[in-house]
Amino acid sequence: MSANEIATFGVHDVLIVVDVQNDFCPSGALAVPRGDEVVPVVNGLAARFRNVVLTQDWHPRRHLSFASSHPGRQPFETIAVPYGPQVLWPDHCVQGTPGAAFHDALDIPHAALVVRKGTDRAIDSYSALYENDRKTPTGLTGYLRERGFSRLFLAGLALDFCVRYSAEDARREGFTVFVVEDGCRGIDLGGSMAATRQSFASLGIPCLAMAEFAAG
Ligand code: VGL
Ligand code: ZN
Repeated sequence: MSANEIATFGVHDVLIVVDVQNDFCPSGALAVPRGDEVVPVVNGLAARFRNVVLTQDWHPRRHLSFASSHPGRQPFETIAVPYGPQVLWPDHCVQGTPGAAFHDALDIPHAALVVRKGTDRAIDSYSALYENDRKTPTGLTGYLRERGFSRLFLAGLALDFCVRYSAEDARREGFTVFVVEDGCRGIDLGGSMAATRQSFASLGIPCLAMAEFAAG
């Protein structure tokens, strides 16, 4: 697909801005290196879309993904939970806390939907479409279908977790998916960035710089 074909965003296109929240930015509880740098990119991109969805990581206290919920465990270890392996994280994006709020400079007033995820204490949710058990839907797929969207553009944090899982699920659901690479930053845990790039390549998910989406 050439840049020209994707230059103009229309009624069937939606931008999904993933987890641009204080806890994923420098000085946050689960800081993604240079995570705040996505904010101006995402703001500029969002201004060119009539349809924008925001996602918000939104955990109850003592969430299963928090290392603090598992005595003797440390952040960034992986443990087995009923639905499979789960990375343990520092406590982050606790419902209603300043860390769970969107970055102050995020400026997308026309976003029509905020999807909160990870709200079940017993299941983490990286993807905006399905929780980490890979079968509990968030409802976003139905919204996207009912609104008639066919092309999804993803940006935000973290590239190798929530952006990755969202992109993969959306592709499997049959949407055309693009990841806006410079609108993302990654955590890079145990080779997760390389694995993400491989997965995008094998699933047919182009990962492009914003400049490649010529101003339309
Ligand atoms: C995320 C780890 C834990 C993300 C959320 O937004 O990528 N990563 N919770
Ligand atoms: Zn989380």
